Amino acid sequence: MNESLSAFPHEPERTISDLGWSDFFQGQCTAEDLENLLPARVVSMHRGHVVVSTGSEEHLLPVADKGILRLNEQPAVGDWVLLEKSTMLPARLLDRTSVFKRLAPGAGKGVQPIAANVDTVFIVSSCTEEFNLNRLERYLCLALDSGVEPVVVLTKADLAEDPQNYCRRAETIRQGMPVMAVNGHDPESVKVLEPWCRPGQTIVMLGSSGVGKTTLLNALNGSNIHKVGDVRKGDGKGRHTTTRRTLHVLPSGVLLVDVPGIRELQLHECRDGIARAFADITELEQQCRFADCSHENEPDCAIRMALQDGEVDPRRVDNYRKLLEEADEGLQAASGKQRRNAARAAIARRRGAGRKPSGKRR
Ligand SMILES: Nc1nc2c(ncn2[C@@H]2O[C@H](COP(=O)(O)OP(=O)(O)OP(=O)(O)O)[C@@H](O)[C@H]2O)c(=O)[nH]1
Ligand SMILES: [Mg+2]
Ligand SMILES: [Zn+2]
Repeated sequence: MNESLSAFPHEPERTISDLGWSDFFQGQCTAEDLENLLPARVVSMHRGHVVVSTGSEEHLLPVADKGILRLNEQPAVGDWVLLEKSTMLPARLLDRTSVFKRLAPGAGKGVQPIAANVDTVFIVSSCTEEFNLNRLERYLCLALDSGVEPVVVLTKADLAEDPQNYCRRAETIRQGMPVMAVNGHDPESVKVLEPWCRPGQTIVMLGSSGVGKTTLLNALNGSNIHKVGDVRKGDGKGRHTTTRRTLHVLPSGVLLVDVPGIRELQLHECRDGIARAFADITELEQQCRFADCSHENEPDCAIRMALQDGEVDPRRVDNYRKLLEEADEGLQAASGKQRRNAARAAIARRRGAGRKPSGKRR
């Protein structure tokens, strides 16, 4: 296949285990499936097609024609599909161990999967003015919603006087969450990430554009094959460079998904993730007198009392409420799309039955 599309140019042949195949996926295949179908992992997403790898070969699956439409769900990088050996068309999308979603950009576009079958998420931020606890919490909600434990990676440690200070602040958002400061230009420095870089494990990197995700990929890859952004003059921020989600196999055997920087990652209806990320606050909430307490002026409000006593950080309470509100909006946006889809399907059914939509206004 065209080399520029290949996620693994000049790489030796691999087996599906090298790509993260496990008993979980094997268990979803009958003996007959394994005879007629070929497992393949989605390694990159493009405008008109997705690229899947069987380990030994890569195939393009067109999104537009019946190729992908045969699948019951939109695939994401990291997904496992079964291809029909005779046609190399996808027959089935396998159940996922985890999936990361976001609200698709643009009004009413619904929820979009970003990556699937992920074991660890690297929430990537930097030891610069980009560092922001509210943003880290946003990513944390998303990670916990998909049931994946996060590691915070703070890049550009070389640019900060006291990188450990950034680490200490990041550690306050979740007890026991690993936080690592690294210099992405120094391969020695990124060795602290080795405990998560195990063969067959899948890691997705999430973080704003220019924080240094691709630089980190290169450092872990021991080479410089992927383009990183230049530093823009003026604001010192990186330029948007990574344009597609791609899964890379690194020398350590880990599978690392590089995602284009998400400008403003909008939460979908990830209420579970929010509840987990803010467990201290949701526990307090249960002690409020009213179950639907807004924590503004109701009597016996446990949150207000805790704020007065300095037991919780007002920033955290604020961000919790903001993210909850956003998740509710996300839910409405997604269900709005479902409603529209249902309406379209109904029109298509009427057309199919030989009747035209009446076109009358109600
Ligand atoms: N000093 C320093 N610069 C870094 C570090 N990591 C990344 N950079 C620089 O930051 C800029 C952006 O890095 P990228 O790796 O392209 O950032 P990215 O997160 O992949 O950005 P998108 O692809 O847009 O999402 C580049 O100029 C890097 O050289 C670091 O640890 N230290
Ligand atoms: Mg990048
Ligand atoms: Zn309350």
